[in-house]
Amino acid sequence: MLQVVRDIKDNPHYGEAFYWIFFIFAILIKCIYFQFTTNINNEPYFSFTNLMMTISTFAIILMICAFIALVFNKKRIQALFVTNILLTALLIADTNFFRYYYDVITIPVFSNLDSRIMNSINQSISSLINVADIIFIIDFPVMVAGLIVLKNRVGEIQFYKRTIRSLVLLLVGVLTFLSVYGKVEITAFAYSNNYSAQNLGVFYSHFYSTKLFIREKLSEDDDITYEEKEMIKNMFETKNKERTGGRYSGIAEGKNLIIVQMEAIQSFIIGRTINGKEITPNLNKFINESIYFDNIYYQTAGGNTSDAEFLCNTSLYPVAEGAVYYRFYENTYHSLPKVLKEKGYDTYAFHGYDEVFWNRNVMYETLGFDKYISEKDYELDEFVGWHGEALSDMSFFRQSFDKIDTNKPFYGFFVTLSCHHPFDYFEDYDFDVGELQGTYLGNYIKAAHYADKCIGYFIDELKRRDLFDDTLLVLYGDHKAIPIVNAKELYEFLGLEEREDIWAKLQKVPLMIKYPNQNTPEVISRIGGQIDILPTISNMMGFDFPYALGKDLLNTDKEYAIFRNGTIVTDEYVYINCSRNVYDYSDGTMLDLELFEEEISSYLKELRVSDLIITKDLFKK
Ligand code: GP9
Ligand code: MN
Repeated sequence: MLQVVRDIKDNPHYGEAFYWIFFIFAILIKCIYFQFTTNINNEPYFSFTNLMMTISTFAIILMICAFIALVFNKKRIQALFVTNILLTALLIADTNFFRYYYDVITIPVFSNLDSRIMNSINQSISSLINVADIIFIIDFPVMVAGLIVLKNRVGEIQFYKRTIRSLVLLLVGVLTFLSVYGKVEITAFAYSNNYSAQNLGVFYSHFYSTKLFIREKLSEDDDITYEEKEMIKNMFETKNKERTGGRYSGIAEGKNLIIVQMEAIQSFIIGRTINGKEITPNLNKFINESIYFDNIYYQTAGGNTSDAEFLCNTSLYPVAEGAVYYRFYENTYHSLPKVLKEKGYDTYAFHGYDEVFWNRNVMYETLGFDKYISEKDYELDEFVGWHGEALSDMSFFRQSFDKIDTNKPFYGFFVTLSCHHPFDYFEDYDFDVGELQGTYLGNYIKAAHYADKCIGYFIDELKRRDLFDDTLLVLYGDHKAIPIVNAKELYEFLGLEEREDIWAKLQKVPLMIKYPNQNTPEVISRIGGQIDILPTISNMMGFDFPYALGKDLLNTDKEYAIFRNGTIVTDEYVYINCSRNVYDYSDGTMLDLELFEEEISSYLKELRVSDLIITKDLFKK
């Protein structure tokens, strides 16, 4: 080793070559580590996709080198060193963000991370950091040593020589990149950043999403083409024709509406026992009093909880990147609170946390809520979950009743919080999870058990206060609790095979709707998503909502859910947009994509229509 250092010292050319090569491979290895530690890419390691991703990343690093080689002369070693630090910082941010949100950082996401969000997320992130992440800094001693040794030993290079050096690097980089680019199906990139990251690497994904962002900014004229206009018109026409009403139409007309959006409550815990005890006894009990929809998928993207709120209150899809709450808060929307307000309802949103989080203070107004009851309106007398920093769901529910004027019909939208990642707050919570004690999944189950207890209290209180039968009561989960990095624990717990279609089918959230004076429970296994909640409610409450992209789950024969990343589940097949694989819905056998391509693209049109409405603020017109 010492000899190598001495040789390098004696011959700065060798030293410099070593430094460049070391830089290239250090960054490449970190990128590959990112791709696998986040599960964007998976085994087998030498699969076609993984190979494409590696080659593309290598090519992009060469292009970065070409830039450094051209721009920096005597200071090029320093430039490599600083670039390494910057790219490493980006990769560390990417890794932690991805582990939490399962999404690649983009400019909209980045610009939306105000300090509060950063703070809260930071703490979640600390539980996501992995020992193997040391790989991100393991090269630093060599980079520093090289910098010290070479700093004053590399000489000036004439401009034309630098240009040639740079052009060679650029040419090799571009040709290598083009050799893989043509082999990748790029149309799916529009729906999923993860897909571009998986196939061409995270650096490409950043480049691609930045390009889209700039294009969007430059073309900020809000015009749409004639074809787009027709597409939107036709879609709403078809949707409205499909929503014929019928079953349960108007059954809750004039009644109160209470919606509880339950933080991170996924379907797999419903009705399940662990060591002979029910995980969610109160929700299970509520199934016997309500209509239980057991085949509903969440459709959130980068806006997580806020996306679920948006889906439920507008029946539009959230945007693919960042949070619609941050990016399009100035838009005009047709929404559930607006319609009910017109009908003389008071409309309230309740959430026991900082009012600015997810830009709710602004967005609830945009959506038409009269009152937003947030953390500052509660007495902070009990903290549970989320590092013990958030008002407990129990106290949240207990205090909320007094804030409603029950002499008038009202719509109350409640967003719970205690069952929020990281769940380790609940490690010592008194609910026996047996072998799962101390694991991520075990802690989640405990958190969900606690959240269920609070829901049970809320329902009992509604009954005690004679509100239960005057109300259409809707409960649903907002999004996943188990990220893909913890997938193994869930597969093992449920005794399932590790497969992408099975994983997609696990992305379900419970939806329960109880109408006034309901005597007979019902289970409806129609496939749907959160986007269908609003049209289902509007039918039951007896009003028209012609701007919904969803279906009325009680009056349709359609069976489908479109995820925000373009994955589609129907009763016939599961289409995974990332891999473009299609599986038989019932037995999981692989099907031929070509057979479904037309239908898939017509489903994906829904995302396109939603995006156009939001990004061009079309409801304003
Ligand atoms: C905070 C809460 C958390 O107010 O809604 O949001 P999430 O991190 O689940 O998107
Ligand atoms: Mn949430």
